[in-house]
Order: sequence, then structure tokens, then C-alpha cells
Amino acid sequence: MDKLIITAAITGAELNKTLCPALPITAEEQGLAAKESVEAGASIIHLHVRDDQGNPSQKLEHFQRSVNAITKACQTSPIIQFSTGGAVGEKMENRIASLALKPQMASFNLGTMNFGEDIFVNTFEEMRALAAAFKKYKVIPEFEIYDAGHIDNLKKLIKEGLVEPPYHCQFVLGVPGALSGEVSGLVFLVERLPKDSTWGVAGIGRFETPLAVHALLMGGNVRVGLEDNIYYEKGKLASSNAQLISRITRIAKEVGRDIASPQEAQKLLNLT
Ligand code: KMH
Ligand code: ZN
Repeated sequence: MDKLIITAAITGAELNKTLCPALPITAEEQGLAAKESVEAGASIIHLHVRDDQGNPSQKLEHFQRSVNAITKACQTSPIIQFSTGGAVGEKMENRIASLALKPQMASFNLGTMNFGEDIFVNTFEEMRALAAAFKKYKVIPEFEIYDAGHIDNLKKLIKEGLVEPPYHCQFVLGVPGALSGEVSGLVFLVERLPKDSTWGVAGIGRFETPLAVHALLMGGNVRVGLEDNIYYEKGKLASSNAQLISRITRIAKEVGRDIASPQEAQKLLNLT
């Protein structure tokens, strides 16, 4: 099996410090969280950024200052993956705009869906515009798949010639309104991927750890972090992103799956 790529989803767009005191919000806090996450075994930082008030932002200046803080704090630079998902309700033109900073990777959401009580909008017209921006700025997409139909949407974009291999797919399972986080769902999704795909799983809430363990045994990759789950165990908040990552690193090593360094992850994902 290839080495395990761990992505740290350190901040997200839907949470705040009232819900999760350990959530990194400022660029400096994100720098420290990224450093600790990389030291704990993460090779990719999935990055959402905030404005000076702590609200979700897609502004280039806010991405740039977080990138600077992460680069400064980390001895070994992780792969920084921008979120083009942003917060629910953010306009697609603002979500696309951040790609102008040419991050190595960025997320690419593959469909419209219920997202809790909200609707997360990703129309085909918007996805085509997003695909064009990824090509223009030569950014490698990570395809976010929340439900089975999103794989069909990816196949449609491939057929239209808008995206090219390799396809790195992230199953985000357990969002209320999309596919739940049962293992049978994960197996079904993996079987339906286009060939030339690599994949990982991000289990939301209580699905985080069980899905991560199944994925690492199945040869997939893993995303964990406070964006996806704020609890270390039932009723006990996580103290940091690194705490969640360390658990996966420990389990992976126990079952003989080695952890990829950022440089090894670059090779595995064809980023170099
Ligand atoms: N905040 C969610 C609505 C992504 O980063 O691309 C979307 C999200 C996905 O977090
Ligand atoms: Zn995200």
C-alpha cells in the first residue's frame, strides 16, 4: 500500500471559538495549528480563512496572510490546499477568485446539496467556471464528494473535457443532507470512482475516526481536523487539531501503514 496521506482540516467556515475554543482563527493561530499538525503526521493543510472579525472570508489578502503564517511556522512546508467551498452562501465568483494566488491544490465541490438547514450551491454552470479557473491557474483540484451522484457529476465534467487525470477525490461523509458515514457507503463510492483516481475520506462528527480507520485499511487516505469534528471522544472536546491527527498516525503505525511526509504526498498526488 502507498503511504498514508493525512490532511488536516484545521478551521472550516461553520465553527467559532464559542463552539470549539481550540479552533484556530487568526493567521498566527493557523500557523501554529499547521505546524503541530505536520509534526503529528499531516502532509496537507485544507485551508479556510477568516477576516479580522473572525468571519469566513475568500479574500486573497486573507488567504495570503494565512499562507505566510503557515509557511513561517512550519519547518517542513505542508501542501496547502485552499477551500473554494468557503462558507455556505458565499458567491462562486469569490470562491473562484482565491485560485489567482496559485495554491498547489484547492478543493472542488461537485454538486448542490442540503447542508444541514442550508443549501450548498454548486451548479453545473458554476462547476464549469471553476474547472476553467483550475486550468487557467494550473491548480490541482481535490474533488469533494458528499453523495454518490457527485461521482457522476465528476464523470460528466471529465466527458466534457473540463478536468483531467489524476483525480484526487475526497469523500466527505456524514454531512446532514448528504450521504451518511456508514462503511457500506464508502465501499460503494470507492467502487464507482473513475480510473486514475486517488481517494481519501473525511468523516463528519462521530464518523470521523471509524471512517478514517476503515479508509487507512482499505488503502485510502484520511482527512481529520476540527473543521470536520470538534470532539476527541463523546462529550469531550478536542484540545487541538494535532490531537486528532496524532490518533490517526498512531493507529496507522500500529497496523503497518506508514505516513507520507509532505514531499512524499506531493509525489503520490503527482503535484511535482
Ligand atoms: N463549508 C462548506 C460549506 C470545501 O472546503 O471545499 C464547504 C466546504 C468544502 O468546507
Ligand atoms: Zn472545507
